[in-house]
Formats: sequence, C-alpha cells, structure tokens
Amino acid sequence: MLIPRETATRERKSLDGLWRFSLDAAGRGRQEGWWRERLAGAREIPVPASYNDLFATAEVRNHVGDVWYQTLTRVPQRWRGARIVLRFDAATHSAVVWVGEKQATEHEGGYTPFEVDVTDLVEPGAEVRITAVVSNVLTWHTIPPGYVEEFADGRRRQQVFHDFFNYAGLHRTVWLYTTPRSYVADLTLVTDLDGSTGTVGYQVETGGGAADVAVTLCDAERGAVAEATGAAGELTVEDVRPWQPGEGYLYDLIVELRGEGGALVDTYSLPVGIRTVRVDGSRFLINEKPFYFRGLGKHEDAAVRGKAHDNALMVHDFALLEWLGANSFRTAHYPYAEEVLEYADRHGIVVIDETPAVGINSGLAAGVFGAEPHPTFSEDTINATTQEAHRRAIRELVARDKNHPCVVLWSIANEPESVTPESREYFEPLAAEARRLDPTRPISFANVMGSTPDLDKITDLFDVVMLNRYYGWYGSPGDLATAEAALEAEISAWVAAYEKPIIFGEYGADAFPGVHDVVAGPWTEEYQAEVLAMFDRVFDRFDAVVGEHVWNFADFATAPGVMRVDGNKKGVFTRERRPKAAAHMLRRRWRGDA
Ligand code: GCB
Repeated sequence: MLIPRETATRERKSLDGLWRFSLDAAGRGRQEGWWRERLAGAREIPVPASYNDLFATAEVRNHVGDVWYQTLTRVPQRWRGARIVLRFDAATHSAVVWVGEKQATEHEGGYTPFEVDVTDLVEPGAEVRITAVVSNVLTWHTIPPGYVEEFADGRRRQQVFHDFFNYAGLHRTVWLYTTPRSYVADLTLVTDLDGSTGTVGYQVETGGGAADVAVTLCDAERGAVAEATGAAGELTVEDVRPWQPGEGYLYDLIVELRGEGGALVDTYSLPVGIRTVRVDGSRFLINEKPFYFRGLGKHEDAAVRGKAHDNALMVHDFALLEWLGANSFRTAHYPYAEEVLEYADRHGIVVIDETPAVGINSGLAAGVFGAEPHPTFSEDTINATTQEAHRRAIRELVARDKNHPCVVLWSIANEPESVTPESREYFEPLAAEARRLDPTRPISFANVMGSTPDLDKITDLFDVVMLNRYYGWYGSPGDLATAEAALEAEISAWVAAYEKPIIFGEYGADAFPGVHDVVAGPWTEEYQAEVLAMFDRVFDRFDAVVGEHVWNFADFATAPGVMRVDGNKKGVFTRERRPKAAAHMLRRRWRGDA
C-alpha cells in the first residue's frame, strides 16, 4: 500500500487539525445516524491524538465504546477530473467512515492505514462532511484481543491482556489525495547485492486501465542509474551504494505510467535502500555481514497526546537513540506510524516490525492483568475468527511496510502462549502466511519467560529466537547472582536446542526516577542499571546472541494496577525523555566513547 505523495501528477491535502468530537457512551449514534448532521454538543479535538488524556475527565479517559469524529473540508476545485482518495493512516481500533450521507468504508485494526476511492462521493469546489465513528473495543476476535466487562449498574470496563494503556482515536494523519484515473496502485521491490552490483526487482500494480510502465532509478544526487520498461522487471546498479546500518543511503525509484503517444499519465516515486538480509546458522546477516542489534523496545506513547504520531517527538526519540549508540529498535507492540519507518530508512536505523498481536496468552492475562482465568485457545476465546484477524494484521503490516529497507525482521506476535499443541495449530499457518507474503525477510515472535526450549512448541517455525526475559525482576528480584546463573543456563539450553540467532527482545527492570541507594535494590536507578549490566555480561559469553533490545526506551502509560506506579517504569528514559542512570550505562556500553 503506497503512502500518499505529491508528484507531478498527484496532490494531497492533510485533514489534520481540530475536528468535532462526541463520546457515545450509550452507543446510540449508529442507530440514530449521527453522521447525517453536524455532531451535536461536540467538543473540539486535535487530529492526530489519542482522545483519552485531553479533557481531564475520567469519563473520556476510561470510555469504552464508540466516539465520533467529524470535519468539514473543501475539495479543491482543481481536483475535478482526478481520482480522489480518502485515507486514514490509523483509527484505533476500528472505524466506519461516512462521506456526507454515504458510508464510504470501514476498517478493523488500529495501527494500519485504510483508504477508499471517494471520487463519486465528493464534488470538487464544494464542502464535504467527513464523519468517522471509532471504537476502542477489543474482543476475543480482535488483534490485540480483550473483552468488555459489563456491570449490573450499566458500567463497562475494557479488559486488555497487554501492558500498555488502551489509547484510542485518530492517531495519525487523515488525507485526501488525488491520483489520475489510471494510476500506480502498488509497488513491490526486492533488492539484492552481488559484490559491487546491486539489483532492484520491481513489480508495479496499476489501476484504472492499461498504460505503459517505465521505471527509472536515481541516486541521491538525482542522476539516473538504471531504467526499464514493463510492469515487472529488474534493474541493475553498478558500483552500488548499499543501504546499511548507520548509513541510510537511498535511491529513488520513479515509476511512470505513459499513455497514447508517450504522454505522462501518472508518476510516483519511492525511496529504495538496496540491501540484503538473511539468517545463516546462528548469524543474522545484513549485506552478508553479521549484524548485532543494540537497541530497545519502544512504544508510541507520550503525555497528553497518548499514541498520536508527532514529528517533534519522533525526531527527539531518534536523537536519543543516537545519543545512546543504539542501532535498532522493535515496534513493540504494533506497527508504528509510517513516518517513523521512513525516518529509520533515511538514517540507517534497523527495525524489527511487529504486528499488534499482543496478549494471546491466558497465563499472563490472568497473572499480570487480572483477567478471568480462561484457556488461551478455545471456541469461546481465541479461535479461528481471531486467527483470521491475526492473518489480516500480518497481511496489512507486510502490505504497508514491505518496501522499507529498515525493516529486517517481522515479529508476528508478542509473548503468545507457545507451549501447547493448540499454540502450534494456531501459529503454523500464520508463520507460513508471513513467509508467503514476504519470502525475503526472516520471521520471529517474542517468546515469553517460562517458554523454555524443552516446553516451547513453535520456535522451529521461525528463523530467529527472540526472547523476552526478566531474570532479576519478575524472577529472583534483588538477587542478581541467582538471576545471572538462571539466564546463563537458559541461553545454554537454547543454543543446544537450535542453531538459530538469538535476540533478546526484552530485558530490564523498573526504576522509579530519582530513587537511589548504595546497596541497589528493585526500583532504584542503580538496580535497573545493574540488571542491564548483568544481562550484557551474560550475552557476551554467547556467539549465538546477536541482539540486545532493552525494555523499554521510555516509561509509558499502562492500565492501573498494583504492579505499576503511574505506568511502567522500565524506561531508560522517563516519559519526558530524561535519562535515568541506566541510559548513561547503556551509552557507555554501546558507544564505547562516552
Ligand atoms: C513483557 C511485555 C511488555 C511489558 C513488559 C513488562 O514481557 O512484552 O509489554 O511491558 O513485559 O514490563 O512487564
């Protein structure tokens, strides 16, 4: 799926700004047809933003169900004759959209874009009312899963099985954009390297009728380095400058559709990083060189705006990654805004890209999040319908992110149940689907603590062992000698069981900022740093460990609970992005020069 861009044949208009917003606590709007007129009694709300923390009321923060967004915009007169598309970069977790009186589209899944051709629903030059009802409800059949508790007095509470606040709303940009009637609909690129020669295999999908395809690859100075015609083919680049970690060198692929007499019909251009990625035994190779992941799991999370994409925060977070000496991060626990991947492409930061499939695990749900005990997989809980939603989530992730050179590994789930025959039945087709959708990248999932190689039933389906481990925190807190021995023993068991690269997808400890002690104990900044140092010591003893991603980059909001103090405090930065002692320690390890 192509990101909207301005080109010689295309225009785009962001609808970001202040929209009208109404809570629909009683869930009446869909029956009453609230899209038919101006939303009554509406507040103003910024788009993009999570709505939860904006209004200083528990009613909005803890709302369960529908909310309504509405804006009036004018379609430019000069767009007459063009194909006009309405696109939401994200609506969390599901939405129905009306253009004027007409339902235009609907979408499930809170972190991937959806779009609809609205040419016949709008009139260039005229105003148009766009209304979206957005639901934050998670059920056994959504990704991520959850369920809603109903109380006798009519209150509803959303139970989630994941450790971050269920922020919702229009989290990313909403666009109107144009394409010509015949247009470039999609592009799929596969790059390869052979010595100093690079290749870019391309496939162009078109819509709206036949036109001839011509492609030109330009280098960063905009000089053409290769050309081809036809909807699919391969471009060869001599003296290639590869995309590599730390150096996000990008070519530009310009696709042109040409009609009668060679007239330009449509043009679209896409940045291209030429690189390879592959697993070989227990090594993870980027451009055939062993790569070691130094970085962190992140979240889209900040005060006031919740999970909204924000360029200021993005630039600052990347600056802090650089300050730490990190070369990579994981999009825990959902696809991030595509701007983030584009930024990582340009700056040579390596990304593990994750679906929103977090919480497929009843043991964790009951133990950590206070959910009712239930089997993970059953007719009444996670079932074939959930699996289908999961398959769609994988498909939408790959469709959006397949052309980003920064993405080197797909993570199709975080900490699912993985020790039962049911988990194998559930994951076998999903792993196969991920491979079918993208045969060029390795696949993995984040393995939960306790799912050791003797118990785990799904690791053979994947290329990389990604372990989330909390020795010294959830296990033997305050006793790092015991934690160290247990960690070393577990890694040895994985190394004996599989010849696959091992990445630590999570490890860490909470530290409440400002709590210090000379004899470091849990919650102090010193202890957090000592836990990380202990893990790092052990990692250095194993060649098969090819990555360390600390949990987490920054403190983040969670549902209330006795395990959390104003949210999860495992950040090496506070939520305001101030460094804790652990950040300085990591900077010393990762930069070596600090
Ligand atoms: C995990 C989860 C992550 C949590 C973290 C924690 O294993 O993957 O979402 O936030 O542990 O801090 O407990």
